Amino acid sequence: MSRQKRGIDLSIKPKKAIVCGVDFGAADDTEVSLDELVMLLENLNIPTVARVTQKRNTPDPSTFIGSGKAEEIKDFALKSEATLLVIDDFLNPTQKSNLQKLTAMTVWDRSFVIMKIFESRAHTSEAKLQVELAQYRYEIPSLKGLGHQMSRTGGGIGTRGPGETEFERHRRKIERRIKSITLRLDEVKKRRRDRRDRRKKNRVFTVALVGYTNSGKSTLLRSLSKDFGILVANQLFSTLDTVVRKISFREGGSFLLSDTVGFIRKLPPELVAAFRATLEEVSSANLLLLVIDSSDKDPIGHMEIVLKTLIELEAEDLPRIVVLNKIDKARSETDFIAMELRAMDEEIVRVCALTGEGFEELLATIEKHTFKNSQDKPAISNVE
Ligand SMILES: Nc1nc2c(ncn2[C@@H]2O[C@H](COP(=O)(O)OP(=O)(O)O)[C@@H](O)[C@H]2O)c(=O)[nH]1
Ligand SMILES: [Mg+2]
Repeated sequence: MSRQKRGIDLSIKPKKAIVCGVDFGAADDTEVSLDELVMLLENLNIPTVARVTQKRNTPDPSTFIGSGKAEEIKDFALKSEATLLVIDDFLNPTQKSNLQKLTAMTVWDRSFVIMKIFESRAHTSEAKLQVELAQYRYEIPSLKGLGHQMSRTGGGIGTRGPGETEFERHRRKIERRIKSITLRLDEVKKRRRDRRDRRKKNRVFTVALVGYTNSGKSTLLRSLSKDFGILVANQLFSTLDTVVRKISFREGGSFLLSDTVGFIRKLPPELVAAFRATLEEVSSANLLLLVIDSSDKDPIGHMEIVLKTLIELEAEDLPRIVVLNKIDKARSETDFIAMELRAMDEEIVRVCALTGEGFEELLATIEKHTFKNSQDKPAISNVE
């Protein structure tokens, strides 16, 4: 292991992957989730050579998927020269290491894939710190497991193993680093909180974009603010930082619109926790714009996942407008989606973030909310 970085061995460059999803009979669609995992891997330039699904009532405690299935995968991997197995769920360290032994492949879980993408997209020091924190938190349980395993076998790995104490030292080093990152992020949190307090004092109306990754949040901010420097990309999680712009209403008055990291199925809890500082921008907003890609296969499914994440952020009760985006790609489907959303009691506006179609209605709807919010309060002014 020549180039070790935070416990991730970079000397092993997986080339081809086999993905595997387990259908536990829950409402979540295994195939849709697997499609997404394949796309996540594409974002890391890793091609998928096979998809495997399995039906089970509960995960196998020691291997997650059944051991028979693991054997099958091993055989296929030999034929197809796949070296990486990605399980579309959360694996505990024992399951991961058992699966590695059974299949003789490198084994990742969905969380690890998402974290790798976040790592490649983090550019600012705040985003980098948050990703680093999430990775350490993810790594800690497996280190504990390793230490435990080694103390039981009484030896190290290989001929001259590092021994338990070295793992202990490594673990303590990580814990110290976690503490120092947490302190630095606490400062960021405080700065953000102070800024939000100032806005509140100045009665600035704040609106936050939320939604599934790739739904068009950044495009919407870019078009509304006419700031074409804002990054828009057809890739997952291109935005990991909060970008805030002031948007003016035609007849006067304005609001602040913020864009931040998008959501996805099974977003690793370590990432949600580490990105608290960024995501507080969402829970402190006066209004949410919940952006939906109406050309997606399963827009309502996405909506439900976004709502679940909002509950985690304690932002589910904030006033919101559902913005049905990309109507240029899904004219006929939007009527049906709109009907379903109205049945869910949602307020809807349809837009095309690329061309600006529907923006007048969107701005009018946001303005209506600012009036509601400012009843008995002085007019909104002094946007910072
Ligand atoms: N056809 C079409 N594409 C869009 C629209 N809005 C965004 N996109 C595309 O969707 C992709 C993701 O957009 P982005 O704003 O980065 O999504 P985000 O992850 O939610 O911030 C980009 O390729 C955009 O050009 C739209 O209204 N119509
Ligand atoms: Mg974005």
